[in-house]
Formats: sequence, structure tokens, C-alpha cells
Amino acid sequence: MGTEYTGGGEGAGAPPDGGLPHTQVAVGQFNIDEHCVTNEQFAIFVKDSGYVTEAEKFGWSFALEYMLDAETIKEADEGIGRVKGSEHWVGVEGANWRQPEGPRSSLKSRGNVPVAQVSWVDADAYCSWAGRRLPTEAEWEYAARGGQTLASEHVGDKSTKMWLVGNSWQGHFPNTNSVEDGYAGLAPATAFAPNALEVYDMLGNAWEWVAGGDPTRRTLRGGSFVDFDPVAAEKNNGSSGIPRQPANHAITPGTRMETTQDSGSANTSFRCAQSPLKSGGTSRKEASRESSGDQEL
Ligand SMILES: [Ca+2]
Ligand SMILES: [Ca+2]
Repeated sequence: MGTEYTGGGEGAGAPPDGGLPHTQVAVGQFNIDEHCVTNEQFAIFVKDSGYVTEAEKFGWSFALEYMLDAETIKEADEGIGRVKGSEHWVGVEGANWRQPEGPRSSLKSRGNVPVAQVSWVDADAYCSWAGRRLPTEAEWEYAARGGQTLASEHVGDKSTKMWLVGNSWQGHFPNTNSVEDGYAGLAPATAFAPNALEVYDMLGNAWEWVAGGDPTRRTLRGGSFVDFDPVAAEKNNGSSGIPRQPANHAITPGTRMETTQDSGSANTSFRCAQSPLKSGGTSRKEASRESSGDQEL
């Protein structure tokens, strides 16, 4: 069974979020992981395959200054430095999926949190290992819209606060965060209620890699914990006197960003998808994915 929906970016008056123009999109039948791949799941993959992520090979990755201790910030400023124009993103030596904020951080109490510091290549490798694939943009957006077939600039009713449905930033980025949603950094993958299709955490928390593009231009969807509720983002767009940070996005089902495939940071993750199996029989890995939950859409 195929289905159609109106996809793309936000409506008039909303802040830019990288969304595509509204257009009719058709998606075929697929299933998608009900949540992002967690640290626990990624650890099983690494143990089984011996896979080494790109951030581990590079020896460093980006983390948000707000999440770092003073010593790590000092070392970074003396070493790799910051992203020009987005100086709150700091190059941390030794930051990778096992220690997302560098050598003094760990995955303690983060087993059920989406794996971070993974590049598109890492995400693609995991999905292949699992007998699955990255979702297409159309599949991802259909799942993020929770079955809504009309374009919407918000997650549902406009009065719905983003922080009731997903992990965003509340306050003056990057210095203050009132954490009304309960999480300053990444939240566990199922911390917030699932959407109408029983899929968790599409909007906010971690950006998610999707299929398509080429090595110089891969796509991330859905925004992350540093991004804003669309209504708050609109306020940040001048009326409150707070300048909008160009690096931040309004979180909607249409939110997207393009970057090189080796990019990974403290807010990049992914989930896998799959087309329907043509004939009977599932592999061991497919069976294990099914037991960890996915949604037939
Ligand atoms: Ca938050
Ligand atoms: Ca997400």
C-alpha cells in the first residue's frame, strides 16, 4: 500500500528551517525503527563487527560548549578550536560515540540514549549490518508527520508546546537553557510520548541521517536539542529582541540540513528502515531488530 502526503518546509511567516518547498510526496510501504539507534544497540554492532567510527579515526569531534567542563573547553581552545560563525561548537580531542564530550565523559547512564558523534558513513554501516537501510527523506518525513497528510508547520495543534513532545532548547541559545523539557543534552530515545504512528523522537533530540545525496551533501532531518519550538524560534526572530542564531532551527517535520557525510557531532544520530520483505524468512539480525521494535507504515 502506497500513500501520499504534502511534504516540505514551513508555511509563510515561520522562520526558515531548511525545509523544501511544499510538494506532494508518495511513499511506498516501509517499516522504520520506532526510535533512534541507542548507545546500547550501537555497542552490540561494534562488538559484533569490530567497526571503528569516523570520529574515532579522526581522533576528535564537535561538542556543544554548554555541555563541556572548563578543562575540556580550555584544551579545545588551545587545540582544535571552534566552528567559525558557530563558536559554541567546539572541536574536542577524543570525542566520539563512546565519550561524546571527550575523554572525561562516558556513556554511564546513557545506554538508552541515541548514539551520537556518528557520521553518515557510520550510520549507513550500522543499517547494513542490521540488514536494514537508512530511511529515504520521504519515509522519514511521513513517519515524522505521524500520518498527517497535509503540510503543517508545527508538530500538531499550534498550542502544543514542543517540549511536551520532544527535546528542544528553551532559553537564549547558547548561554541559557531553562530546560522546561527536562533535558539539557540528549534525552533517552523514548523519553517523550510517541506520535500517532507510535514512532518516538523524530522531532528534536538528535538530528537523524537519511538516505540519498552524495559524499559532499548528505541530509539530516528533524532538528536537535539545540533547536527551537517553531513558536519560540519565531519570537527569537527579532520581536523579543533576541537575535536568532542562524545555526539553530525551528523544529518541524520539514526541518532539514545538508552537510558532508563525515560530519558528526554531539547531536547527530539515525534510525534504520526497511522495505517489506519479498518472501518468507527473516535473518537473525532482522529478527533481532524486530524484537527491539519497529513500525510497519
Ligand atoms: Ca531540552
Ligand atoms: Ca530526532
